[in-house]
Amino acid sequence: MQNGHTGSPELTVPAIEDLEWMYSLMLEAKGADEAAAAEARQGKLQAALYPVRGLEGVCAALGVAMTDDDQMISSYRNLGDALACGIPLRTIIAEAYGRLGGTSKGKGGTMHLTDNERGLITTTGVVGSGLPMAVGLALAAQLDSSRSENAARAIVVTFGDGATSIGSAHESFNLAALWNLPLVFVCQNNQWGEHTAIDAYAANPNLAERVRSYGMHAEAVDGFDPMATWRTLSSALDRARSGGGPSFIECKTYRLTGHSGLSDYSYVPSDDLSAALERDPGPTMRRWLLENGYVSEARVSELETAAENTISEAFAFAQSSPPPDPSELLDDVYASKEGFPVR
Ligand SMILES: Cc1ncc(C[n+]2csc(CCOP(=O)(O)OP(=O)(O)O)c2C)c(N)n1
Repeated sequence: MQNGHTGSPELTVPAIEDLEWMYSLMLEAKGADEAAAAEARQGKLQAALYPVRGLEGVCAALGVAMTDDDQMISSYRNLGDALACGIPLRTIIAEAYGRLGGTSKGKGGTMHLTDNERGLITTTGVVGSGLPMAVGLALAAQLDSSRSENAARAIVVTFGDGATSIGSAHESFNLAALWNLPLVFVCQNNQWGEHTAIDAYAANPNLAERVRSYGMHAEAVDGFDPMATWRTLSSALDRARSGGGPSFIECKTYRLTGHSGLSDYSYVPSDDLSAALERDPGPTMRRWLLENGYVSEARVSELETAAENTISEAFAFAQSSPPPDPSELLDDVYASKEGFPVR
């Protein structure tokens, strides 16, 4: 992916510019989520919106842990993952509006956000369907890297906790372990599958423990702690690239909003939500950066102003970008003899 990071697992803390980039990503994800919801509320944006609130720390960590050669498959809850791949916010938002300036010229929408050049191979609205696709990509990566002229690359697939109850997820865990694939399963465990809490649908909610039985490295990490998450993901990606096989990383977070754009979430126990908000990853990272002297108050304010500007500019760009011409609606949609059109 083209986000400029090098994924250096030997460091205990990312370089300062990476720390700043992580904090900026978290601000952009939160601000863009909120701005998109406000637009939808006013009827100005008609798109399937799945907020990433609560997952921002995991997305930021992924962005720094992945290298430009690594590739990702994400789900419908993909805004933070797309930013992690280095995709400019303006093209993500233009895609949500169905405009020409979007990642797929407005024809993919939020559910099919794709930018092959930046390593985001596809996103999918079908729960659990990204995992078998990632197994295929990882097999291709393994075959490619068996040729000495090619650099090793890892594949990342992100999905929610609910996806671990889908049969194809288990087929994917098995094949990835059996074939020792360069694949990192990143479970963004926000404790909810739509309106159902994890305890109500999983006999054993310790997901890493379950997946370990397939014979792969599996561990849980506090997804509200971006540094711990970055270290765990960096090691997993390094292991994948160096032939050590797949990993399942369960990033434990909490969903801080409704399941989708404007949906009600009064069913979420208020005590649990308040406890999770105490650990909101953005403010937590802000405090951590300041307390450890990585950035000054003045620099944090600069980053916050820059993120606000990026968000306003992204929405202005999207709204002023034209829709695709009706005569082009079927272009790029079907496979051709020359190969599948990627953009
Ligand atoms: C195969 C399939 N079944 C059901 C749905 C409807 N659905 C959309 S999101 C969702 C919840 C999935 O929960 P989880 O995997 O934990 O991800 P989260 O939305 O919490 O990020 C469901 C059931 C779907 N999109 N695909």
